[in-house]
Amino acid sequence: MNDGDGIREAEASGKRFGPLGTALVIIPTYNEAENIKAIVGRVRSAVPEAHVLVADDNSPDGTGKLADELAAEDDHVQVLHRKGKEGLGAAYLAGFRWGLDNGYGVLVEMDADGSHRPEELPRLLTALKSADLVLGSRWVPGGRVVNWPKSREFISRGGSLYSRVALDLPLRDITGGYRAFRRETLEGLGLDDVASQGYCFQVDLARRSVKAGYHVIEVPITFVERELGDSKMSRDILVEALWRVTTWGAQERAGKLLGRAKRPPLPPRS
Ligand SMILES: Nc1nc2c(ncn2[C@@H]2O[C@H](COP(=O)(O)OP(=O)(O)O)[C@@H](O)[C@H]2O)c(=O)[nH]1
Ligand SMILES: [Mg+2]
Repeated sequence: MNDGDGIREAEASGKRFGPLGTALVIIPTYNEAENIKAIVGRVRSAVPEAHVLVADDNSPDGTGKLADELAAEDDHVQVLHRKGKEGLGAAYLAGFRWGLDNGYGVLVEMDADGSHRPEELPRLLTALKSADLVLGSRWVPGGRVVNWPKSREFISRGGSLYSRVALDLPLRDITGGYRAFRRETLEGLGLDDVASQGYCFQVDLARRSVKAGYHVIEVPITFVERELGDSKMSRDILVEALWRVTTWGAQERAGKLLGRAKRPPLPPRS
């Protein structure tokens, strides 16, 4: 599986990877006025050559305006203003398209609330040198969560375990949202019909990447629960994810069974 830093396994895969281009860190926001300045500043210090794209869904608390102020004083910061709240995945998809259209070589997913520590981004980018997709992982050796109640940890671990078994994925943290993609990976996945709500979006991208044969590795991260602002994840988003994973799993199993049934009979032994 994974050996701690996730890097040795990637080297062992034997696949050759081209150089990484400039990274675009996409930060989706909905009511993150208390967090936006700090997170953008931390990304800029941790990886000065990376660019930042804030994808704001017209936050009522003025996050978009604060992001504009940051962009006005820093040419490495851009803002994508969207009409209204359409879900985390929709904001990321718009951010991915913007990044691909503008020639970035690496597209990074990062929350605005500080849960995904920008100081760990260099490790994700180093791992991406020999992978198609790097997942920041709470549930591999060396990964951990800080300030989470046991109940939340149970749900998150359970969600990943359920997805791992139902979808037959060799991954530990399937719902996490701290990730680095090579542009070729996103181009190869076809993003038009990706599920767009919170956890579904993350599971859908991970499963598509594995099924497409991309080299996906997990790098341990320390996930720190937000100190400011409120979580936007709801019970509905969780239930939808559970339902979707179950449906995808059933479809895959049915597909495999039908594939088996259609296989021509073995020739008679002479
Ligand atoms: N643009 C946009 N961002 C969102 C939306 N929902 C959540 N986010 C952002 O996605 C990130 C993760 O959301 P968060 O509420 O922290 O989820 P949690 O960490 O699972 O509790 C944060 O930066 C949110 O502001 C949405 O509908 N639109
Ligand atoms: Mg959060």
